[in-house]
Amino acid sequence: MRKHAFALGGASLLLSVSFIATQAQTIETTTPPDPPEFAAQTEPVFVGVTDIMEYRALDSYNEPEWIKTNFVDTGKLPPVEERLPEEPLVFKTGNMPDGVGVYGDVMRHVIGGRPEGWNYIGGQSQGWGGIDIGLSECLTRTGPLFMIRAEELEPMPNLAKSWEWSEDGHELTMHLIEGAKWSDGDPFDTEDIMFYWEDNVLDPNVFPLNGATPETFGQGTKLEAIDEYTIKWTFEEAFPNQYLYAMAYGTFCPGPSHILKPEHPNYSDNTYDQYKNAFPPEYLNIPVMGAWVPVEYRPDDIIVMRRNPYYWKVDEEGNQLPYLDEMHYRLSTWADRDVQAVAGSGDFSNLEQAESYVEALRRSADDNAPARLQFGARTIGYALRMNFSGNGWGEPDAREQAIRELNRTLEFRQAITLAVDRQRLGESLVRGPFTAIYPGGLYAGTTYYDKESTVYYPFNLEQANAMLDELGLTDTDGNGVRNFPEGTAGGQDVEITLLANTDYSTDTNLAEGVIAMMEPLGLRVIANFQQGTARDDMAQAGQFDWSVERQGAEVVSVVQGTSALAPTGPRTHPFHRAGENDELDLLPFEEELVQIVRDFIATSDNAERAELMKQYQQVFTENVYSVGLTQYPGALIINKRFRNIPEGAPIFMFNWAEDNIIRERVYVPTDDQPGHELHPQTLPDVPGGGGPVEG
Ligand code: BQZ
Repeated sequence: MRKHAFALGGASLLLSVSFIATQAQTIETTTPPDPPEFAAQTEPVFVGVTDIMEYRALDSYNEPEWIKTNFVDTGKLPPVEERLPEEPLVFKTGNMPDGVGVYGDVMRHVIGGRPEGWNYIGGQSQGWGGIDIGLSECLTRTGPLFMIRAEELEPMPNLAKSWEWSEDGHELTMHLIEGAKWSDGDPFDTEDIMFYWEDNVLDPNVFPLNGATPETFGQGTKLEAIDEYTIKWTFEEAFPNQYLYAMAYGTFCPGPSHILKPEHPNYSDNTYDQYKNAFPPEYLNIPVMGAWVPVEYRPDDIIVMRRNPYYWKVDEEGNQLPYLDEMHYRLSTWADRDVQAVAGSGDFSNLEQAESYVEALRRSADDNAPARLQFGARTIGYALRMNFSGNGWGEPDAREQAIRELNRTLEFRQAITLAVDRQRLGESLVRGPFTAIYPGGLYAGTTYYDKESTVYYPFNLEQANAMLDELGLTDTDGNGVRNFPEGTAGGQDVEITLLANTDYSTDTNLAEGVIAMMEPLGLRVIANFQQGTARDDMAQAGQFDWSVERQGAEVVSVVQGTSALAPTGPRTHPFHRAGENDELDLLPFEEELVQIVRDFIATSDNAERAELMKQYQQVFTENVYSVGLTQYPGALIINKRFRNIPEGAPIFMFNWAEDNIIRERVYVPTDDQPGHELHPQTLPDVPGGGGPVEG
């Protein structure tokens, strides 16, 4: 058991409270207990990127017969050869578990989000659950990296088919796929890239979905178009390979500039709000680079997508992808997604809410169960995050400001983490070998995790109370809730609002658990539970004291979402963003974390990177940057009729399973196709296309 002596030094705890009498207090910390054994059910077959894909021209190409007959032969569409780039992206048969596929059928997704509209780069959500992943294509791709050998790990080419570094490593020249087209036939080229970069990422009035900011790609980074298909990045660091991950989903997925640009305030009289909302869900057939195009939207019911006739990927026999002609996104709840996938009325789910595990396991254990269920590693986890801004992010009132000052006080955070019984929290979701104690920081079981660098504060309510006493938070009015010291927030009760996402029972269950565990600590924590989009907006705007949140890819893989590991820029971090004058008021340990992350990005030496992540974990957990709660494995639930589902596909690692399983290669044998398509043999309304489908 290691002992950390923390002198309760003079902490300028609150705006008006003077130093606290110094009195050493020894907190016993330890390394976290090992997670209970839970072997992922299947492991990937590890390969290299070139085993999965390449770019090359093939001798001939094919497409579904009905497209040829109804669209090409009638002159409504050019022949498939003219709808493909010179060198399409070719998926190799050797990496397809069930080989070359056949056309037809649909994957029926059920989702808990709701579409705001189609302007992804303007900041609109399409409802998550794979919609945006399916229609956005990005410069690079990382979802399938779970199957790449560790020594060859690097983002896959995608819209960018190749790249090379300059001698000094400060310039990266990228070559786009040539001759690819949007789903309406408009050419894809650097005009789309530069509109995304200059008028959305760099424009401080635009907040692209998934939060790309200039610093996501490094301080001072520049991007320019060299010609129609060539761009050049200029970085301050040398050889920052890291940023190739940020060029994948969801931070570098350009939109159709020929449609969006005319609505942007830089090119119209529109306000930024009008630009963001210029393409509501009712606007069908928005041009995409993805495999499927939205063709039907019924509010609170369904979004239907049909295959993109200009999709720029093929299999080795020249069959234009995707194999599946249609995609459904039933607009329901996330819990219903699990239920429907297990029951067979839906086709896909990321089993991520631990409360559903036992029932899902029971139902899918039956040999006649319609769906397969395969558990992966423990890559789903939650933490209690505190708003660290002391200078105005989210425009706090006096009470909120006083809470932020507490959040910025180490001893306060230590008291909170000591008062959380993680074992009980995990068991409140599901009993069994699933959940593990999560102290915060990087997840156990992932590449850069180091147990010895992880400081764990074991549950100790008595010590937690003693620490709050010594911070001068005492219950002066005897109502069972501690008060701020006189002169701070009027000496009122210490009330803390807790933001959580009502779209997930796991989020609100864990939040309720935290609220209950704060009561014996004399803190009144008040639920501020919001629907997903509203929650996301409030979190982005800094309108929260505390929030219980599912963690992002950065604590799973570290290489994906790296810039979010610390406040490396004014708007890159989930719970500490710039306040007044775009200033970031970082605490000393945060400055350390920022430097560690910057050094990590700047080196490609694996031993150095591992060492830096040990330092990161030590500084993060010792300072309780967030209060880790629980982590557990996710499971992919997929209907048994689908083929080419990669072995060991995790529901969440570099990205979600909707990307990881490479849906454009997934197919259903002709004899197994049950006829679920709603609009068979139709296409999106592309110039000369099939016209909008009947609602
Ligand atoms: C997966 C994912 C695909 C976003 C969203 C949702 C948003 C967050 C997060 C997950 C949903 C599903 O997650 O829960 O299983 O299908 O969509 O995008 O939680 O509210 O903002 O980060 O990915």
